[in-house]
Amino acid sequence: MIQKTRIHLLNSNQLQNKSYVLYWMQQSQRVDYNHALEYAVIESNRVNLPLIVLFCLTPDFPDANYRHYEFMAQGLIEVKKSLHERGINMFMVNGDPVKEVVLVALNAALLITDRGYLRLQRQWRMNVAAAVKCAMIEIESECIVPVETVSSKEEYTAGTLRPKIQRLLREYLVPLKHNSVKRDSLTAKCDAALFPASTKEIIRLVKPNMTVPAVKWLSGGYIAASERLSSFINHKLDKFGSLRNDPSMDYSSGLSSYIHFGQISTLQIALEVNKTHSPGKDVFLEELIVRRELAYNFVWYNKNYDSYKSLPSWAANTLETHRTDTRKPWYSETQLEKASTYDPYWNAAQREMHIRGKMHGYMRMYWGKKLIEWMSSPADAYAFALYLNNKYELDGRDPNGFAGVAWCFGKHDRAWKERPVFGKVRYMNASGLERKFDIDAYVSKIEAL
Ligand code: FO1
Repeated sequence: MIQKTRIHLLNSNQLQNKSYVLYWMQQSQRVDYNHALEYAVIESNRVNLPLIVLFCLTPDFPDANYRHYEFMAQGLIEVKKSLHERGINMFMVNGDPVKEVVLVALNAALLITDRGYLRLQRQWRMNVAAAVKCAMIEIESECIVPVETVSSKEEYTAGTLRPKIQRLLREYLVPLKHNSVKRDSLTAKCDAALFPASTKEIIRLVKPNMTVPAVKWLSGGYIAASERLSSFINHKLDKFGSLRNDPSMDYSSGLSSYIHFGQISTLQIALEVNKTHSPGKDVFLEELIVRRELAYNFVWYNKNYDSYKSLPSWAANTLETHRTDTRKPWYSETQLEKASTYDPYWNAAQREMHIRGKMHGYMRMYWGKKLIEWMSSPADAYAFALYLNNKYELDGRDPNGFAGVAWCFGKHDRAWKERPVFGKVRYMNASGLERKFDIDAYVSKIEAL
C-alpha cells in the first residue's frame, strides 16, 4: 500500500498521449521496498503503458569521487538485472539530470520520481517539473514516516521528534509488496539512453575524480546489503545495545553506506529487526528510525544544514564567546588530513575513515569534537569536518552526515558546563575513551589495516 502522504504532485500538467511511463530513479536505488517504483508500476498498469526506469549518472555530484561512484555503480548494475526480471527496462543517461531527464521525458505520458531531501536533489526535481510537458509525481520512500507528516517544523532534539514518529509507526511500519507488470518494457525504445553493463563501464562514462580509492572490504548493492542485514541480526543485534559504542569491537550493522545510496530500505530493515525478540532491538530501531529521521527533518527544514549557520543560537553564541580562546596545539588542515596529530586515537579514527570509508560511530563524535579544539575557529572546524566526511566516508553527503557533524557543535544536544574553547557545547576527551574502552585495541586494529 502506498500511503497518500507519500505522494506529492510536482506540477499541474496532465497525462500526455505518449509511449511510456517514466520512473526517474534517483534517491531510492533499489527494486525492493521502493514506493516510487511500485507507484510507477501501478500507474503504468492503469494507463496501459510500459514502464521504463531511468537513472541519470551525474559526473559532478558534489564532493563525490571514485570511491563513491564505484559503490553506487555496483548497486545500479544489480538494480538493472532485478528490474529486467520484473519485465522492466532500465536506461541510464550521463550528465545534468535537469537536461537529461527532461529529454527522456519528452516521450513520457507521466513522470514519477522518488523524493530527495538535500538542496541539490530538491532543485533538480523542481527544475525538471517546471520543464516537462507531462505530469510529474514524487513518491517519498526514504523515510519510514514521510518527513512532513512527522512534523511541520525543524525539531530541537530526538526527544521532541520521538513521540511524533512513534505514534505514526503503526500506520507506516508496514510491508510493501511487488506489483506485477502488465506490459513489459523489455523492447521499449528510449532515445539517448545508455546501457552500461558493468561497473567499469559506468566509471568510464562518469570519469570521476580518482584521488580516493574504492574500499576493499565492502561492495555495493542490494544482495550484499541483505546478507549484511541477516548476518547482523544473527550475530550482532543481541549485543548492539551494550557494545555498539565500543570502537575496539565491531557491533555496528555496516548498513549505512547501502542506506545512503538507497540500495536497501530502512523500512525493510526495521521490519526484519522488529520480527526478532532481541535485546538490542529497541536501541537499534531508535538509531535507524528516530535518529536517522531527525537528520532528515534537519536537512528538510534547515536551509543551512551544510553550514555552521545551522546551529541553534545557544551553541552559536557560546562558541562565539570562546572563539578567541587559545587553541593549543593548533593543526593545519594538511596535518589533520594526514592523521599527524599527537593523539593516537584521533589519528586512528582519521586513518580508519581514509582507508575504509567508514569511521566507527563513537569515534565520529570524538573526531569532530577534537577539530573544534585544534582548529583556528569553530566555523573552520565545521567546514573542515564536512569536507573530510564528504570526501572519505562512503555514507558522507547524506542527511545523517550533515546532522552528525552539526551534533558535534551542539545541534540536537543540550548545553553542558561551560569550559574553554567549547563553551557550553559538550566536550569529549581521550581519558573518556581510555576509561570506557580498550582504546589501544582500536588503535592496533586500525594500524593493521
Ligand atoms: N545521484 C544520482 O542521481 N546520480 C549520480 O550519479 C549520483 C552520484 C552520487 C555520488 C556520491 C553520492 O554520495 C551520491 C550520489 N548520488 C547520485 C546521490 C545519492 O544517490 C543520494 O540520493 C544522495 O546522496 C542523498 O543522500
